[in-house]
Amino acid sequence: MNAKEIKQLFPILNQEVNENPLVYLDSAATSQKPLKVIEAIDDYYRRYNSNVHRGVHTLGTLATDGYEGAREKVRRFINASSMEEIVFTRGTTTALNLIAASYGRDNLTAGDEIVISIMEHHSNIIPWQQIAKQTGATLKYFPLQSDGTIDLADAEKTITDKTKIVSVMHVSNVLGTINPVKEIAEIAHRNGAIMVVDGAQSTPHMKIDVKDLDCDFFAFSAHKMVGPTGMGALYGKKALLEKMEPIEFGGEMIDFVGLQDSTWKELPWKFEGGTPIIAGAIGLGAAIDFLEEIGLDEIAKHEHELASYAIERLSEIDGMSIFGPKHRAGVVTFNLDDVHPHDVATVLDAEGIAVRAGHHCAQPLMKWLKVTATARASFYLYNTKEDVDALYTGLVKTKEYFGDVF
Ligand code: 7TS
Repeated sequence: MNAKEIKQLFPILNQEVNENPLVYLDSAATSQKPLKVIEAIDDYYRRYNSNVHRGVHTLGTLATDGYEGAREKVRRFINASSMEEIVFTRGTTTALNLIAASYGRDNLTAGDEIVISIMEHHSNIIPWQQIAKQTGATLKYFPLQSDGTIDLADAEKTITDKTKIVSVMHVSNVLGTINPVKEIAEIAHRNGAIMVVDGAQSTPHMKIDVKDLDCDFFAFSAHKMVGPTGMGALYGKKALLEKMEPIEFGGEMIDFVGLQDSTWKELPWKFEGGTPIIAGAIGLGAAIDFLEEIGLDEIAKHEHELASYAIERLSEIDGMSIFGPKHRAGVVTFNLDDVHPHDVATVLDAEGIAVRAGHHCAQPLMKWLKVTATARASFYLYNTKEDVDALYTGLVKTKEYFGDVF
């Protein structure tokens, strides 16, 4: 199936915005949803909406099968060893917070170090800042090379025997950099630290194998991979999850409740307090089916091609600065002369082209890039070369529009 055919499977993409055909180039913020995913969620609510893991009634059994079936799909999708290693969360942010608040709280003391990179999303910075403050640990950063990559020699220097946790994004939501997380995990382990991978921008776009990466934790969000919002997962090695305390307490996650003390269910349910995100899990399962049918290698190849084509076309425009390395995922971040990125995005929006402008939840990276904001086009399996051409034309118009000003 080519990208044009794939686009037809996403109802939202078949519309006009501001009297122009919609060109959606903001999938790094959230992806669109194919009809199959929308229908899977609709089917749950219409046909078998029910709570899970409780009654014996038929709808409850169907809902439980849908929910736990999605867990098995996630396990297979990222090649985890067992379903006990897959904890459903509200998304990447919640998953990273869970690791910091549980593993971090119980394993960090004054003098210990947490190592992350300058390019991280705020979701992979602030939980570590908070737990560092609570435990007296120090938060350290990998430096970046001038093209926005991490040099393994720097990783070797930054990670020491004081390091207890290393947490790095797999793919940058701003630069598109694909980080060598497998190699960094090896350095972390050699120094006695655990490796956390923020997979928010990699899981939708490339084959993930947590065993091959040998990471200890891996987090991602369903909404960036054609699934619903409010849903995500945390992979954790069983031996670590087993020793960790839950951070949310209540229904669903308990085994026995006494007046003064309680015990928890086994993995993974001890981390899933309260009625879980049932429709979200079913939607995520359908999203995985959809992506697997197309093929993750195909998707990755398509996005590399679009990103290269976009860099080539955008570079033709005078005054264009493009950030990030040559080899990258489907994200192209840029600034056009002195036009504010919000103005760029506004002019493009009038043409029906959706891009994101701002700091992209990466303020330390913006500071490193010496900008306050950028514009960003991000591609997915439904984008075509024509979308890139539309972006090019829209940017030429933007330049003409602001030409008199600068
Ligand atoms: N990590 C990375 C690398 C991200 O790109 C994002 C979201 C998150 C974590 C947080 O994911 P959430 O689903 O928990 O919100 N990134 C973006 C973005 O680039 N534009 O909008 C959201």
